[in-house]
Amino acid sequence: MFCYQCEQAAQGTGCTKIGVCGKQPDVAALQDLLVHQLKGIGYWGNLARQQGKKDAAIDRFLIDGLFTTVTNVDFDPAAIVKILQHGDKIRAQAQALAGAAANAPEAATFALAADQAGMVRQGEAHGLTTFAVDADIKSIREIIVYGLKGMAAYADHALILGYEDETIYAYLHKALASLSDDKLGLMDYVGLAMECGKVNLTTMGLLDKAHTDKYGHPVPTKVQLGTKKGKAILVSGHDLKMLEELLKQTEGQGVNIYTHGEMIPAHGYPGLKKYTHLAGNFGGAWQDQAKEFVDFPGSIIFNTNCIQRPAEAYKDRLFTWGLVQWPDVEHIGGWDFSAVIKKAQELPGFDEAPGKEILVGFGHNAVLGVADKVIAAVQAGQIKHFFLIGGCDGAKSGRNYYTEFAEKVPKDCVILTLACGKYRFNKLDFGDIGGIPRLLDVGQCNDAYSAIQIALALAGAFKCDVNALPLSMILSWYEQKAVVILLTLLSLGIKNIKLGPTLPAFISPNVLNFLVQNFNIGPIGTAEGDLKQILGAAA
Ligand code: SF4
Ligand code: SF3
Repeated sequence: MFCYQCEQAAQGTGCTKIGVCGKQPDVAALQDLLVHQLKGIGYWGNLARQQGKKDAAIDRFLIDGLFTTVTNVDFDPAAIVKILQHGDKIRAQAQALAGAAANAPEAATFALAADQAGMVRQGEAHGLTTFAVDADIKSIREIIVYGLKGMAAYADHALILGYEDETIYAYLHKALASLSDDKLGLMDYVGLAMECGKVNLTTMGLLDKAHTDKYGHPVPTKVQLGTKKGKAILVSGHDLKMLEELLKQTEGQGVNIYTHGEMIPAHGYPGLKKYTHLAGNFGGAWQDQAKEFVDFPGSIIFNTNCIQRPAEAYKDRLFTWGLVQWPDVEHIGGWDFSAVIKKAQELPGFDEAPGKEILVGFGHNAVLGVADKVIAAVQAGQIKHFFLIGGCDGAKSGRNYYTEFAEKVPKDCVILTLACGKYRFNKLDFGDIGGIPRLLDVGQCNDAYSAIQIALALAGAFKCDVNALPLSMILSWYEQKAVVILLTLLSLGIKNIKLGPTLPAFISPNVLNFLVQNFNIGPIGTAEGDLKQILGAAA
């Protein structure tokens, strides 16, 4: 196997024997084959679309297929085999829609093996190390693949709430088709990568609309970190609709629901916080789950990334839902959570133990609702600078940088944060500036959309370019959603981003040079040095 799609790639170059994430070689091969198959479906789908023909089943399969291959989502070979078999039918459907083509690539025509072992062999023959292309082309093609995976995750959450957008599907087909087109050069792919960023802004906007139409705009809300007496279920992932259904099915049953990781912003939505048994938030960052879940006295369910190898101590009370799967962990296929609730009722649950409270719910509507106050504070010199410290968390020790950075941000600066990296500092007290909290939790990673809306509104108010705002972006990446968000920021022309904890292994030196020259993107240094550089330059 060879995989370098996430930040924890072994030795900073790639996982070759087994994934640091726990991905086994057979799963890696099956996922490589799925990506290969998706390129073929995209080829036919794109051709069909050029003739004005499309099919919702084909479009939706692209989303499921891509999201399945995101880091820490699907570790179950049997589940991926089923997806590949379904994909084979979808490919035939797409081919029938497109009609004959003279030079269809192999990805669009191969015959899927009959069994899992055969599929694994096919996947091995289409792994990254088999790509005979120039290093820069390979790099930029992979950037697009990872961008598509991240975008598909957001499109999936929107789709689950009934929201779709034709722009997304058209781009997915075009981009997947481009990946087997050897006539395209580096700059063609750079254009497609920037378009990926733009289309992802549309996707995150669609998800924002889906969330806010359905659950209202998030409002500043205190989240309890302690526990309530009663049975308990922990929900990890990103999907709000799944949480809502579970809240409905547990109402009045003496079972409290706790959020984990990227589910914490759920507490800010009026349509979800109205459930009084949405009791609080449990645990820290996703990479601490194996240690922390042992102490959770109820059932636990994952609705998206990031699942890790479950410890035996809690495996029998762990469930997966949606596209997440782990071998031998009970999977909930639809919307009936009675097995999860039944398990919670058999377990001891929590005693009453109130704890600290932290604030969430600073989406664009809440922040822009007090924009006048914020602008006045900037003009009066009370707020000197804004830092967006956001992105994914991970296990590497270099990630202490983000805690240190947040702690060292001067008292006259405001920190905006989003995604799961905030668990490095969201329980610290930052105080406020004239009633404006110094730490504003904007939400999940997809709520980067909110942060962008806030930045654009501030730029409008100050009549300047976003790059001229007293705003710096200090980002952490781990998986492919972070890749697509980065592409979105670049597609908006946002410069001077600091990225860590390390730069992606899949960026070739020439592609990196391009990014540095055009966007002045750079690696994080030390918290103190970077702060000095940013605030010195801003002074
Ligand atoms: Fe390694 Fe990350 Fe790929 Fe897992 S997803 S195999 S950790 S590079
Ligand atoms: Fe986190 Fe896995 Fe990326 Fe949604 S939950 S941001 S890492």
